[in-house]
Amino acid sequence: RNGIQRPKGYTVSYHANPEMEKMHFGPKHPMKPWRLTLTNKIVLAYGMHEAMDLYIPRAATSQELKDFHREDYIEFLQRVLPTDNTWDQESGQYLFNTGDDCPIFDGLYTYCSLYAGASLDAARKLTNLQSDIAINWSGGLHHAKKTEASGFCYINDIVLAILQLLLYHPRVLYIDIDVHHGDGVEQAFWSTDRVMTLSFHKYNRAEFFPGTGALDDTGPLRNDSPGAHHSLNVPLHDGIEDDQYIKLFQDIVRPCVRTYQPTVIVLQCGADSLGGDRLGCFNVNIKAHGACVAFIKKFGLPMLVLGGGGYTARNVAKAWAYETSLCIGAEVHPNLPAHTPYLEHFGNEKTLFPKLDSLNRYENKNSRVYLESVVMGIMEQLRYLQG
Ligand code: ZLM
Ligand code: CA
Ligand code: ZN
Repeated sequence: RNGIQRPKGYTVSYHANPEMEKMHFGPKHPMKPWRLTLTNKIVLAYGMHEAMDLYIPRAATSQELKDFHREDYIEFLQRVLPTDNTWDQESGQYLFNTGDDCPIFDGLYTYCSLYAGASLDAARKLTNLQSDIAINWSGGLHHAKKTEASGFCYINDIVLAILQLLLYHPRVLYIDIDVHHGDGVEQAFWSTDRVMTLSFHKYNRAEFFPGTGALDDTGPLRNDSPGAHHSLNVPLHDGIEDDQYIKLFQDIVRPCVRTYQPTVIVLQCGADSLGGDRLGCFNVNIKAHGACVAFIKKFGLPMLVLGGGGYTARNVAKAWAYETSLCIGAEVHPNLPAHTPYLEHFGNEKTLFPKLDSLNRYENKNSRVYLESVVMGIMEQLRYLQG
């Protein structure tokens, strides 16, 4: 069917638990787990499952979640009900930063333990050498902190997966192309040289969430701390275009890999960096977003591929399905298969690569000179790591 074959010489595993997809953050909340259903439908309609090992992952245990998160926070997530009053008189805040961005909804703990379990399973497939590329589109929730929820993220599955990888790998490179800064992952590994974090994001300290990730936030300032210069940030402005994004990504990632020599790469593929995203502000098309995945794959290192943000569901699903095809090295027809379920949901855009509507374009505020200065700033950090 569609001529999709197993990739020769390497194994791809796909970790997806349909239990998660039914969850609701509440009316009008931008995060819609249903986008995962749409993604999986496209993946299956193309026949990509023929080329991968499919797993329905188990939920992470509370013990596993506590490998990063503090016990009282996990117990709160386990016990709290949507009807509970979580307002804390003393601090004048909701408990553990829950609230509008991170609501308490029915099945919250199940949701958290499922996406974390999927990332842990995927990481373990890599460490026990059963997979070369492991994919979990339900993970990539990069804002969660040790003791609090943040930005639609409750459990930091990325940190948990990297901790798993660190049991076997000396150096992990984490790359984050979500339009938001990967602050939770950066913070967790801020003072170690065994993880290099590299986030591309829109940066505006006062106006764009989470407000961190400036070019000169590169790790602890003391040069004798192992983590110094191991957190890299690529702050961008509105409206970056395909060719600029691809060139920037390659010009930065190539020297990072050459200098740091990771033994495994974790790629957070947040799809809110796509043009037309409800929360994003870039002009990146699906092919260019996918070019980042294809570029990482070419290094031939074990790779953990995760989801993240993405708030225009039809685009998220197309991007992640396309990126799944890149992982298995299959060429897919640019038109969605006629038997794709929910095809009507895509309106008159039955192609994997819809053209960004001019109404959805942001004015490009990234000059060539600005982007060159960002690359220079990164190169300057990398020079500290040589020799
Ligand atoms: N208010 N409803 C990206 C996480 C982005 C913080 C401003 C909450 C929203 C947003 C929630 C229905 C990832 C902030 C926002 C309103 C303080 C953010 C609920 C609309 C709604 O209509 C909404 C009642 C909600 C939230 C918009 N929140 C847009 N942007 C960011 C968090 C997560 O993609 O990086 C990874 C998954 N929060 O800007 C406020 C400052 C809370
Ligand atoms: Ca990012
Ligand atoms: Zn995001």
